[in-house]
Amino acid sequence: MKTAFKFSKATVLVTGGSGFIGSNFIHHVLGRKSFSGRIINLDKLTYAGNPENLSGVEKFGSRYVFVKGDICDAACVKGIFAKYKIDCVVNFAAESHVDRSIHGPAEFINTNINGTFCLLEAAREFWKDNPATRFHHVSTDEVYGSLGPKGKFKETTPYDPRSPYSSSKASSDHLVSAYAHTYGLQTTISNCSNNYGPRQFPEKLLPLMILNAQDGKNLPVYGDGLNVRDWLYVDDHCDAIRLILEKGVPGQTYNVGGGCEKKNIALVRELCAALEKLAPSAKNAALGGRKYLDLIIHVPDRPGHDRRYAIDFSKIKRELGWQPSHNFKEGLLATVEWYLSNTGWIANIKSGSYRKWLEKNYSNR
Ligand code: NAD
Ligand code: TDX
Repeated sequence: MKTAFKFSKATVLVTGGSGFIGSNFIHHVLGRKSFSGRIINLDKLTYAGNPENLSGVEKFGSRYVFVKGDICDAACVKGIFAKYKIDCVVNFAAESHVDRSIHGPAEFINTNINGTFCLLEAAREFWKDNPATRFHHVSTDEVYGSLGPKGKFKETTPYDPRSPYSSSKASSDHLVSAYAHTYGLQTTISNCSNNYGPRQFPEKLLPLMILNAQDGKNLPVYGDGLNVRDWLYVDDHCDAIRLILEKGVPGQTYNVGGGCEKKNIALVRELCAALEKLAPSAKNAALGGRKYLDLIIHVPDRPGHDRRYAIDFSKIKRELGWQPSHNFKEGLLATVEWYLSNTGWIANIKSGSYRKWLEKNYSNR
């Protein structure tokens, strides 16, 4: 007899679960009493994947399994489907940084497009005629391109990606939709705005600025600093994905956003104020008497830099009852506090390949 998909009892293949959002999602789901299923985390552990992001999950015993592997490796992916009898995929695994995609797009094409294709093929093979399954693909608002001063991205906004990163994500979204239409795969897609919060790799704007500020280094704002992003606390994103898995309709796309538009320069100034509150510059020898605000510099713009993103999340609000629950001021303070108190996490990242890459590509920092 055919049964309906139930996320709360599912064996879930989370890909990229050792990265920023994936690790927050695993903590979020395993921490809920209503979830009695199992999570298999498939992660290649690239520079952005960090086993420390999952410290604490040992307490869930065999309900959490880590597999080091590549989503582009068909034998590995099929082996996981067969061994663990996967009935749900949540695909976070990706190359995720726009600047890196400009410096070297190849890995973005491989992981984001071929990797998603490989996961879809395994799902197609193992889930033939089984509706009690779900393939959720985690995507970005960047697939919609860049907005002018007005308007917001809706689920019906035509795709217009502009960077190698966003075009690779757009390609993967199209593949997921094609597998739903052609093969009847039970898929959902979420397109989300900029996340912030604990465990974000310090190449992205907020954690990069927090670490630089603590070290008394420049805070490099691209171009005129007037580009706008829509900020969402990471746990709100995880909550939205969980709700989509619990109540979302197969074949649908849901836009997820923070309703929190900020110009980059304004955001960096707010961050400086938060740092002054939690770790006053006067007490930080690395600042040499300067305020955090004094560290802000403008550097040459990112090539093809999208001007403005903003998400209309009325569909997921109306249909699934989701809306962001963290206000930006509190979320920012919680984020800064996390980075100030997790010095071991930061030291391990700084001693790795990231610092070398940064020095090679961004000597002006
Ligand atoms: P991240 O870079 O922090 O983590 C990516 C993870 O994927 C890492 O653990 C990495 O080791 C793993 N990975 C990379 N290539 C892999 C491969 N070939 N096989 C297996 N694992 C691999 O990324 P993130 O910020 O957590 O983003 C997660 C997802 O959410 C991505 O798909 C991204 O496009 C999307 N997204 C991110 C944001 C954001 O603001 N960060 C916003 C919207 C959507
Ligand atoms: O040093 C910097 N200075 C600066 O001005 C960095 C790293 C960024 N910026 C600007 C560029 C963007 O306008 O800040 C804004 C945010 O930059 P990123 O943190 O690199 O994020 P963004 O390019 O907006 O993309 C992010 O949100 C959407 C994630 O990296 C993507 O994975 C996600 O899809």
